[in-house]
Amino acid sequence: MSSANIVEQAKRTAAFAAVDKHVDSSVRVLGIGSGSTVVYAAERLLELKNEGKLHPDLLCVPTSFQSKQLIVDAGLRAVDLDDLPVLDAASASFASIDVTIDGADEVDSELNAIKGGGGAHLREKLVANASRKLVLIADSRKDSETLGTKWEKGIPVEVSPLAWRTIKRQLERLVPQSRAQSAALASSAAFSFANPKAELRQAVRKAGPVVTDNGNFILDVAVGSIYDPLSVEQLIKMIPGVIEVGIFSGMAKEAWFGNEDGSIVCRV
Ligand code: ABF
Repeated sequence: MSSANIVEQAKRTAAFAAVDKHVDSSVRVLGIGSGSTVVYAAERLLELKNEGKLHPDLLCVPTSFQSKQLIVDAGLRAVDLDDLPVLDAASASFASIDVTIDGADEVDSELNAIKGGGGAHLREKLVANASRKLVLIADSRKDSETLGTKWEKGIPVEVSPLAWRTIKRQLERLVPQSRAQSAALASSAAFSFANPKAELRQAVRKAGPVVTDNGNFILDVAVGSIYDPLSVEQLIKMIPGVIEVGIFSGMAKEAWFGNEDGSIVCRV
């Protein structure tokens, strides 16, 4: 098998295992992420549907245009987050989605993640936030001790086109804030680069900026190793014009990684 096929097989193994563990006929509302690994999750959902193992009225919440297509192609019903019926108005939780299965660009040992390589992280975070459980699926190249050490393209930051140059300059002047400032934990910095570099994401052959499903631009911000994901997420989110940051701190409950030898690692 070619190395590309081995990686695809690893993604598929992780996706199938996660779906088999978390999706059965008791799941009423399911969030569907974006990216190439999620394609295999949709493949497994179609099999389960054909076997009659899904809830007959299952509603699926998409995180992107691609994700909506996957849901529709699997013969499932797509519903936007805010169009979900309120099934349990008395619940103390605002979460309306039972479980969401999504991909990631890098996941650290505490299940913090970088997402947004596909540019869909705004909707991915909205859906993750409304989910009782976020389950990540990936091949083992994404399994990391420290964020920023494997995904080197930088943190995807969705920004308003109205001020992207100003936001870029501000991001490039972020200082590696001490963890102590936010968490009183340690004296080491939240990230490693003294001068982060923010690049406007361009379409192929520099045909202009990538425009997200929401009409915004993306800046990829290289900050080096991210030692304190929550502080970095908060720091960037504070900048006016930042719509969403592709750091998902403390959101995932579980991550499945497919290895090239066919085995799977599940981190909780
Ligand atoms: C989405 O798709 C994104 O958050 C992430 O950028 C990407 C992962 O894609 P793939 O599964 O193709 O590696 O989940």
